[in-house]
Amino acid sequence: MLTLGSMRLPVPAVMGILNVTPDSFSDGGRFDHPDSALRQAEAMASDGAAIIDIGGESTRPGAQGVSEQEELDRVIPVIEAVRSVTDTAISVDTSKSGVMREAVAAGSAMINDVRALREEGALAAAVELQVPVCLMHMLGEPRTMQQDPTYANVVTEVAEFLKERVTACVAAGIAEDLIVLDPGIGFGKSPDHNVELLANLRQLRVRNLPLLVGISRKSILGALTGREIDERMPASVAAAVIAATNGAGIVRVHDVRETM
Ligand code: 9MG
Repeated sequence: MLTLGSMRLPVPAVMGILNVTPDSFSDGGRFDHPDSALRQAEAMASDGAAIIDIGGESTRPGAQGVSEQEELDRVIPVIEAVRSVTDTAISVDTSKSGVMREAVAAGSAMINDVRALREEGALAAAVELQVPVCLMHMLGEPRTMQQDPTYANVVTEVAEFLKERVTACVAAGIAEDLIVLDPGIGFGKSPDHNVELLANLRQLRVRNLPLLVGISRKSILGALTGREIDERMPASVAAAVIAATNGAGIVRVHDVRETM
């Protein structure tokens, strides 16, 4: 059992992805209407997802940002609707403090921040909200992050970044048992960097905090298998199993039933 504040999760826990965006890399536009989002959330919950991660801003390589109002308009009605039909925990995938606050008020139990609470006001919002938070490593910004990412040693550099963010978060007032860490597969990394991180996950553990890995349908799986996005389910399941075997406590996936 994995304990994050008052959340109790099975190990490994499956986090189902619900992108309510018109432009996400894999399912962009499929769930950007509240009715289709709700049906997908219900399916993921009944398939065994421990968490449903709802996001209103695409973070795929090359993506442009959206305004706070646009993100709120996309995610809040969906969080409210999902909250009303299932007890499955909801996480909000955002870097914006205003979205964090409104999402938690609407029923989100967790924050998933690909920018690790580095945006203005985000750390203060997380301290105030006192819900579990996932801190992810990203080199650069989604718009440019895949333009020749370079590391001397990807594993030690990602571990150093995560350690620095844990120190900053704990110093600001976030309890250690609310923190989850994530190497950020595909966020400013080449296929080789991603493979090295996946193979050495345990070296990324800081203060024994749980790890989350998201690799589902990502381009690294295309590079390894030659498959297009809509043919990457088997590789995604295999990669989730490898992540869990190598120490991930939570895997973030599109295909909940198959991963379960
Ligand atoms: C939003 N998002 C897309 N990919 C992700 C990943 O690998 N980890 C986390 N925490 N969030 C992600």
